[in-house]
Amino acid sequence: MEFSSLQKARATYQPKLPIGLQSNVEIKIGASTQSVGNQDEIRTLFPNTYGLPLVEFAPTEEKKEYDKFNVGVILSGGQAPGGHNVISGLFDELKKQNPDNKLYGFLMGPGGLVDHKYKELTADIIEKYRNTGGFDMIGSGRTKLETIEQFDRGLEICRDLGIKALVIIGGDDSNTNACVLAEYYAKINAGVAVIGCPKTIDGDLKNSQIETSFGFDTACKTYSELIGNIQRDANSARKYWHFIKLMGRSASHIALECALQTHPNFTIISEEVEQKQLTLDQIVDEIAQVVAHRANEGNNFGTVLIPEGLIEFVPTIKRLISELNDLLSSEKALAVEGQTPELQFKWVVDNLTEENKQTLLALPQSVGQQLALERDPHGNVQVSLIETEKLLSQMVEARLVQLAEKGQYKGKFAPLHHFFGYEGRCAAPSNFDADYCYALGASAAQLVLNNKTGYMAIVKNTTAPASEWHAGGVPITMMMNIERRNGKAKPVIRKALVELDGAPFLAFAESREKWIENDNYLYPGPIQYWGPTEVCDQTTKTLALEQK
Ligand code: FBP
Repeated sequence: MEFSSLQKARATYQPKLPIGLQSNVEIKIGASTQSVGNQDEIRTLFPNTYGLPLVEFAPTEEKKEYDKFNVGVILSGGQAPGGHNVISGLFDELKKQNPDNKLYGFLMGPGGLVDHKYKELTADIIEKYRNTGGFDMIGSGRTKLETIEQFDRGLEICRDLGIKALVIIGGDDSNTNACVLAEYYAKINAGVAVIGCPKTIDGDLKNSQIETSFGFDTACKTYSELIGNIQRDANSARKYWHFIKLMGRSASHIALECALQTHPNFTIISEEVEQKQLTLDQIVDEIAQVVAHRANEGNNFGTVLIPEGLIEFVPTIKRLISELNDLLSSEKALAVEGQTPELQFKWVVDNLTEENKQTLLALPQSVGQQLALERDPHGNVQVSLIETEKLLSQMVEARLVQLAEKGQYKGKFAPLHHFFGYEGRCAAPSNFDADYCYALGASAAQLVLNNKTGYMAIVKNTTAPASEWHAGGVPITMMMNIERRNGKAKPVIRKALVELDGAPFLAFAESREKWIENDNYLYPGPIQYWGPTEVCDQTTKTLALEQK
């Protein structure tokens, strides 16, 4: 394995730990909890892991002796900067408490547990990955852990390796499954605990206990650097409109954060589209008005930020997706399984209600096909595959032609398209993510050593210096409610969308008019690892505004 100069220098960075995890740790048991919704149903579904108390780690003089522990770790879902530091924090804390403790990494995601593919993570391996981006130490995958057969297969390998706890690093869906697994192992007295860890660049795994998911900070800073560079280019050449789609699944947290960091001319927030019940035509009209306004000032250039989940929030399309979800997970869909895409698409069209059929057929064919046929293993529409940036710019162009005919637009419209997602998911973690992830890993180890199960590792007070952060654990059931997924009511962790009365959106709404005009762009530049703290250790604007 070769290392760049930055990697070599970065490998020596020692992530900072909260005071509660710096030496001997005492576990403080807090108040018992209840789920955020559907309490009776969640209690019935999770009799062994419901209502557990919050826990926090505090420093103590006393050195506690722990039993020997072998632990398995799994990276689940999309990459997020800092995953390797979660594993390093977990490894270091386990070894600190007992050098005989062993850590096994299951390979390529939850599938590694089911297929018994693993490797022991030794000090030599860990050293190579400290403070690096990516999940390549053990790989990641999207296999959904949901059947008893999978759980039992997992148990077999845990027994073979003497594993007493699994740490599952994932987003809301993966942590929901971790909770189901924890409950099952508790029910059958398997002797294997399950602990989750909040990962996702999307920023949608947050609530009263989780301030932010790891990776959001680095990913947003990376995209904002790129958007800033594009804006400087646009402002220099003055000839292109840049339509920039940003990852983030359903939630617009990434688009909102990047807007706060870079001040683009126009930003769409999906949650606002839904609240105002905007149609695609109305969104296009708003963008076209901004393009025309800027053209009148002689500025035939600009930037538009588009959240990747937009299409799901346009009310007519939302109704279509909801019917598609039910239709595609129904038994009758089995009849066309394995058929050609053309036949499957025809079957879908024939089985939709009239309104949704019209909505589907009015979309460009490629977009319609993606909505109707392609799902990820959790049953989600694969929004990252839908080229909304092109769809919108084409529609804006057509609208500008109409405005020109009415004498309301005189300009030149040359759009360019970008999709930022994969560019940021494996970036080297910012100081924030490096520290946050290392602390999450150490917290997960403490939860394991203290025989907790069905918990997620958490770190709070994250806008303060790292030594003042509070580490602990939250029962996963506390974050759950019942939602409709794949046509069925299921217990799931409630996803956090952008709150339109929240401080980040309000700060954006207050300034966006101003950003339509020229010369308000911000150019954040690349993530800095060494230098003044106001440059290197700032959290996201979202977190700063939310925790203000
Ligand atoms: P997670 O929810 O697994 O963290 O996904 C993050 C994400 O980057 C989304 O923003 C994006 O929609 C999706 O992964 C893309 O998935 P894939 O990596 O399978 O293309």
